[in-house]
Amino acid sequence: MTSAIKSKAKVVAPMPLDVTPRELADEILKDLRYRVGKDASVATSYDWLAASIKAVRDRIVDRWINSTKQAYEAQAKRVYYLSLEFLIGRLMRDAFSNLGMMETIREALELLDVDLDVIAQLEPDAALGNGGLGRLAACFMESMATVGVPSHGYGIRYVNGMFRQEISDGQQVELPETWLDHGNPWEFERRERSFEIGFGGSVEAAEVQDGLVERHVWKPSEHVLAVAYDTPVVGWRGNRVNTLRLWSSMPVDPILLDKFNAGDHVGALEESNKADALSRVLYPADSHKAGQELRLRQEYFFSSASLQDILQRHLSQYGELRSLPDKAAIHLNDTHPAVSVVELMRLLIDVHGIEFDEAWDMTKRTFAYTNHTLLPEALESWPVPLFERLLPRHMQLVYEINAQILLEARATGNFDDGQISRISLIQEDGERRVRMGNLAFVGSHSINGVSALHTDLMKETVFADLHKLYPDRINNKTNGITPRRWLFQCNEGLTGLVREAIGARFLDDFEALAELDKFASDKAFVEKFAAAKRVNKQRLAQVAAERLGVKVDPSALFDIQIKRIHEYKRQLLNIIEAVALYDQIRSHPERDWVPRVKFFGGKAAPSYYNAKLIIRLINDVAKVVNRDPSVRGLLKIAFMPNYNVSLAEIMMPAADLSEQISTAGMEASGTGNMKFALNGALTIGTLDGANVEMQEHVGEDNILIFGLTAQEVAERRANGYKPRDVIESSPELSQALSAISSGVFSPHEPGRYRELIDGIYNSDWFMVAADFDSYAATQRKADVWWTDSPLWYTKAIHNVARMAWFSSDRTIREYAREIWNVRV
Ligand code: T68
Repeated sequence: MTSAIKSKAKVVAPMPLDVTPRELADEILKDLRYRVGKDASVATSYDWLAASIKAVRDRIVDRWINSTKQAYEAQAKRVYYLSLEFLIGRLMRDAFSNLGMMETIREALELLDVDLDVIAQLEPDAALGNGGLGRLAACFMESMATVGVPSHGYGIRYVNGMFRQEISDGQQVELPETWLDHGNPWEFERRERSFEIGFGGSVEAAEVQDGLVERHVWKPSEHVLAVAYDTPVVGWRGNRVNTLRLWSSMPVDPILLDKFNAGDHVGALEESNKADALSRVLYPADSHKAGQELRLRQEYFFSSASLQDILQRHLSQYGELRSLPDKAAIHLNDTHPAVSVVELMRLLIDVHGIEFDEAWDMTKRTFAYTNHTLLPEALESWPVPLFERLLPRHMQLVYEINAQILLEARATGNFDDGQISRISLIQEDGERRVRMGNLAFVGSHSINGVSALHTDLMKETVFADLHKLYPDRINNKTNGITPRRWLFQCNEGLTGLVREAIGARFLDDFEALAELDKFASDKAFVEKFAAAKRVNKQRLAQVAAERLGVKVDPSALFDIQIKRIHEYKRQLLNIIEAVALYDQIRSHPERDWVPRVKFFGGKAAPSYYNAKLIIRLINDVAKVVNRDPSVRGLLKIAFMPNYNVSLAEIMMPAADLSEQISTAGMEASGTGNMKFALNGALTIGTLDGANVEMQEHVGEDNILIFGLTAQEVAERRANGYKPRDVIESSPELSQALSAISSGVFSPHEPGRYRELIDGIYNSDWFMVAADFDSYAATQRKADVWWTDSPLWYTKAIHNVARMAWFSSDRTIREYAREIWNVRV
């Protein structure tokens, strides 16, 4: 890199606050008139929202173009983050806040008699993800822009994102989510950036010479178009603006004229409907493979479009492809984009004429893969016949790569037949399937887990054999969260207090948050901290009253479990403990019970029967407990419907106690755990995922750890775990289980929960019974801590101060240095 280019790289200056509220108000009025087409006298709140976003968007666009230019001129290596999910939430506050324009825009709108908070509520969540994996991708995008990594996120522009959840008669009802109904002022359609994506057909061998096939030509039988929609991603202080490019599918021919003219009006639209379906809806199954053909089509659609785009950009800048691994790092967010490995091979070999061996070397140097789960039911694989029918050329390449890998493994002499069959890209027992995890692994130079424990378990379990073959590839990158959204924006009260105490440096250098530690025992600070927490709890109490009609006391202990509903996350353990506590409160009214509100929130996959039943149970228990006068309001249960990013922004700051109670060994990392602690909640949790590292950071005295370790869980399972014996030796647990099982909470259908509870007696895969007594005792320990209020807040402040390491800026710097080879 020349010095001239280097100095140009600094052109993107920190955001100057170059506009007064009056000037901005005038700009908004102008945008309202000329870009929304409305006069102030008739503008709706939606119109004001659109005009405000457009006024600020112009400032973003300037920085966006600068950032793009800068990366180009510096010939910087770019990071491409391929993810089928980006769970972004609302963008307006993010953009305003990162540009330092929050106050200016608020005042500008006040001059126009518009309330920022009112219009902000109207912005729909961009809910293009299920849970942790999608939210991590969103945090990473923001952190890459913040720490200065030139990057593009690639995904699908789903018309219908994560479904909207309503609770009707205690049960989850799924309604379509329609975030694009009022248009999307953040996106830019790029019709000129569209690519053809093929499916099906056959592979022909061309240029046969001396009987040798030199080139394969895939002749797909179907085509769709992928059209790019770009959204700018603003880093902190607007230093960099990166691109989130989402693909939308379109038919190549909107209408088949010959069919139409022949009178087949429905048939004429068939292809068009099929193309539309591709980017229509997000699969709402988290930690579970979706399985259907449409899902594989979605995966290939966005992988192929992204790779064609990446190669085109590289070629137009460098004029050749061999430098691709030096200039592009392509990251696979789980196996959902794993077909990219063979798509890149196809493009390099069939389209660009590169030899197999060289293409394979380039591929491995370009890709890296993150694994997010060890659950066997979530590991993707596709039936060979389906894969072959949809992607015949890719199937050939899978076989070719597999042959090489297996030969390599055999040649070492270190692998027996069982190990070889587990390394294979093709699962041979039963129905033959393509293993996407193995494909992603062999096609990448780096494979990472998302917490220290998860990474260790990856090496010991799912990837044990591949790890033996390639011992240098697996590494750990513990997850993180962006402090901008998860502290500065969602918790203005606490952010202000921290700033008052330690100064503003932590806003730019988050490690400086550690300085707050010395205020943990400062009486005046503790009081202010408690007061700020109370304001957040009042806000949540108000939301609970509005949405549920449940009245809760903000001085009670707010105990919150919000996340996808899954048996391994053990919402069931939580609600059973609530039932036991309910029994205790009624049997011992003389004791000093700590008033507690147990909040729950989360969506169940629509086809996940037990998860939906657990939601119903929570609501059934809530109905009984909340109305029982003998409880005297000491225990309240609130299931908050439609948990999403925006609701999380209200709930995280209001928590006293964060429930992170998965069966040890099953939660890869968790990131909600980090958001809670950063907002001053104590964690009650198992030694699972990132909880382990959180305990190391906050210290054993400031976290409530209980239950079996991952190793103990494995041992109990191996040694013939008998849950019935455990239950019979625990009177509290037995009573709670029989109350639920016999219909105390479902009097009109007493058998409603019998099977669910029988499952605990008979197998209890998730170790609810094994961990119950330890969990209940630890909850009572939490009560004791809570009773000494200053001590509780001291612990909470230690949590806040010691969470700096869990910033996604730290995580991204590790990825940049250790995986992507990008300077930060
Ligand atoms: C989560 N995974 C992990 N998966 O469960 C969580 N799966 O421990 C971790 O913190 C987080 O990833 C980030 O690393 C998921 O969220 C999915 O959402 C998912 C979606 C589709 C298919 C499979």
